[in-house]
Formats: sequence, C-alpha cells, structure tokens
Amino acid sequence: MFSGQQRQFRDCLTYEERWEWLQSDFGQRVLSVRPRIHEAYVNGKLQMMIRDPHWIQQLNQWLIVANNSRFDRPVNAFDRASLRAHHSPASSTTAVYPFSEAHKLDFLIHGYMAHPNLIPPEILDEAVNFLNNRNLEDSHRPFISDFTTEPAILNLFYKSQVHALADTLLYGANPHPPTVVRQAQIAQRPPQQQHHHPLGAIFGFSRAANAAVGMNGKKWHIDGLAQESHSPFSLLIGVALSDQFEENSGNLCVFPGSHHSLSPFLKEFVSKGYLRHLQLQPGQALGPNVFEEYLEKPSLESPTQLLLSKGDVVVVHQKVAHRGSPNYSKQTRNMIYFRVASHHHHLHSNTEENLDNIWLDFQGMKDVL
Ligand SMILES: O=C(O)CCC(=O)C(=O)O
Repeated sequence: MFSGQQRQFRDCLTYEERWEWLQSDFGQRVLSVRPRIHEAYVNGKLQMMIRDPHWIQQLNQWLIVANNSRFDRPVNAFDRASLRAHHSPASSTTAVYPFSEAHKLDFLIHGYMAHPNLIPPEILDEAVNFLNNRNLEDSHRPFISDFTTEPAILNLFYKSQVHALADTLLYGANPHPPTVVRQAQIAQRPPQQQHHHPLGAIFGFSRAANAAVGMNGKKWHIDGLAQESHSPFSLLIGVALSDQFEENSGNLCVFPGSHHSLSPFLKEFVSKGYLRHLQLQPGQALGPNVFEEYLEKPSLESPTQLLLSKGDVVVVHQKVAHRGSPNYSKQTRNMIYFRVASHHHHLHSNTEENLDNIWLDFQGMKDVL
C-alpha cells in the first residue's frame, strides 16, 4: 500500500515528466489496474499518446487512483481461490519442475526452450473455447493483442506445470514467495494474403522459402525497449492455443543466442537514452511498432520459427530478440503470453547490473552457469 501523497499523472506537465511517471513504481501500479492503458503502454502506443494534448486530457482522467488505493483489482471468486492457494504458507515452495540438463543448456545458450504438451487437456479445452468464442473484430490486422484476466486463460499458468516451471527457473529449490501473474496477453495472428512473387509460379518458389527471406533483418524487438525499460520482467512464457506445424503460420520467431550477442547494442542503446536520442518532433513519432521501425539497430539473421502444437509451452529469456512471422496458413494463430518477474526483480530491474548479468533473476540456473 502507498502512504502519503503520490504525484499524480495530471501533475506532470511535460512529455519527459509523464514518461518518467508512467515508469515509476506508482505509475506502474496505476497501470496495473487500467488494463486497456497498460496494453497501450506495452505495445508502445501510450508513448505516442502522451505527446498529444487530446489524449492528455483523457489520460488525466483515466490515470487517477486514490493515493491510499491498495491497487487490488476487483477480486472475483477465481482470484480469491487462487490467491488463497498461492499465498498460503504451504505454497511458499511450489513443486520443483524436473528440468533436464539439456533443457537448461538450451535456455542458457539459445535463450529459449520448448516444453511440449504441458497443459492438462481440460485446462487447454477451456482456454481454447474461450478464445473461439471471441469475436476477432479487427481480423484485417495481421496482429491482434489484448490483455486479459480471464480465469480460463490464467489457469494455463496456475493449473498446469507452467507455474512450477517458472518458479524452478527463478528460485531453484529455494523457498520463495509464490509467483503471481495477474494478467496474460492474448496474441492472435489471423490468416493473411500472401503476396506472390510474379516469377514464383514459373520458378516454383516454396511458401516457406519465399517468406523466410523477409525474416532476416531489422524487424525484431526485445520486450520493454520501446517503453524505455531494458529489463521489465524476467521470463516470457508462451502457451500455444493453436497448432503451428509449418513455418509462416504466424509463428513466434526467436533469434537464438541474441540475449548474449545483443548485449553491446543494448548497453549502447540504453546509454544513448533509448529512442529519445532520435529527438522526434511531435507528429514525427514512429508508428505503433516503435522499436521494430527503429533502423539504427543490428540486422539479425536466421530466426527460428517455433513449430508448436496446441498445449506446447515455450519459455524465452526476456532479453531474446523475437518477432512474429506472417500467417499464410488458413487458421488464426493463437498464443497466450505470460510475463513473469522474480520477487527480487524490482530491486535491479532497470539497473546496469541487469545489463551486465542477464542471469541475475535465475537462481535455478546456477548449476549450469
Ligand atoms: O505474435 C507473436 O507471437 C509475437 C508476439 C510478440 O513479439 C510480443 O508480444 O512481444
């Protein structure tokens, strides 16, 4: 709980002050109870909105939370049950996930690892049904992202081994407070039209080879950088809710080893002041994919397009560069993402220490470091 007077968003008068406020502990807590605005923060739109006087008026009204607010979002039956279960002393050590050494080496070297078929069938069915009943109003857009607190989706984390998996990476077998995720990202990629090369039919280019050419290059991001945060959380956990057996079916693409190889770039980018060093004028802002459109970054090659079945789980280090592939399949690609932070993460989340040692949050990796 916060005590005393906290500076409110409406008290900030310049772009810099507003941006600083959004990233402050208090600002982040206010965002945590404003899911729509939080989504805009995560996808980079809010950064543009706070340059625009029209939006400022709205945000001044939306981003007010009483100073003594406890920032609990409305508690429903699911929350009560899950918070009780996860905050009870008995759960202060969760089950230890049986990682093989090969898993940990994959994670260490490549920055990601896949765990097939990790979701119990009834939990998977509930989540898939929930998504199937959603209306994809914006299905003309290649990427649709939404944040949810829906129990059927949060259960993918709480009622499967995903919870133990995250805890084991973050804490090893050490006792620790329970990890709580309050929301998840629903990331959907509806089918899109493939632009055929005029000579493709004659020379017989395959779909994958044709599209894979466009996978190398500067279109990638590391979560947080567009919001001027180099280490906003520890782990990105993706749960596949649709089969992605072929490349260019909207797959999550990761650049193996980029959590290590991009370290010099990252340090320079942060020390230059993130995207601020571009000194964009109002109206000159980059588009919604702020960081992906930023050209002063290294070209990366040969991403791995993850081939997943419904119920597979992929665990990605927060500093791994990634992107989505186009979806030239016939069905919508559905992924759920959880962003998980260790309990000590906030102590060093945006410090140099976290740029120097990307394994700071991972007590469970000590045996392979
Ligand atoms: O569609 C995807 O899987 C990519 C999602 C992504 O890169 C993100 O939300 O940060």
